[in-house]
Amino acid sequence: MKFYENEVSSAAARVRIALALKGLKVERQLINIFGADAESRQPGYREVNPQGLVPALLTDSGVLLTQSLAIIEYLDELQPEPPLLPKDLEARAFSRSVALAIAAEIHPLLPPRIGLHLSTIPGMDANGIAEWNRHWIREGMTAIETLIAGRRTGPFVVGDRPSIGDIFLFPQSIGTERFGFDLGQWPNIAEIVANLRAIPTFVENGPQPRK
Ligand SMILES: N[C@@H](CCC(=O)N[C@@H](CS)C(=O)NCC(=O)O)C(=O)O
Repeated sequence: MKFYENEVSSAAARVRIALALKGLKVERQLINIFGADAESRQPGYREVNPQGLVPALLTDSGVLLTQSLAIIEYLDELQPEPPLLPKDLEARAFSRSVALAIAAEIHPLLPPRIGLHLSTIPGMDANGIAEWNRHWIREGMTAIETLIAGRRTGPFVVGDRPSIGDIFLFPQSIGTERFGFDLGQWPNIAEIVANLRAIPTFVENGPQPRK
């Protein structure tokens, strides 16, 4: 399998973590996503992924998969151990809803293409973009904290083993700290992230600092 990714990207980090938990080996191709003329915006990469985003995964049979949630569910079915989705029906739906609260609500408002477009709007400057990012992170993380607080039964998002909700929460939380937030204001998230930080697979495959 060939994995198109970027070390800084939190969406790619979700798939990196899943691949590592599964012990699956892939050929990695790093794609630059930063700047108006980044490789991700060039026709060459658009031919690979018409959305121009990472992650993307080319399967051994030559099918390109996009969207981290779809890719991770594919990996989970390809290699069932260790399972990334809880067996219990409601726990499984809850773990997916935490993943989607990040993948569909917080993260889409933050990637480089959003900042690039915002910067073309008259009156918008770097401070305005930073405030935009901080607003959506604060609102989204606060909602997830409340969701999790009413449901937690163990050290992770659901129960006593990391699942898909943790795989999305960890990179988003690292990104949240990089935007200057102290996770301590969301005590359940802070505790889960501390537990995930004790697992080398999460730390080694999380989003790397931008050089
Ligand atoms: N919903 C997508 C998000 C993919 C995405 O936005 N990836 C970012 C990196 S974290 C990207 O490629 N950004 C390029 C850009 O914004 O120009 C997923 O879950 O895979």
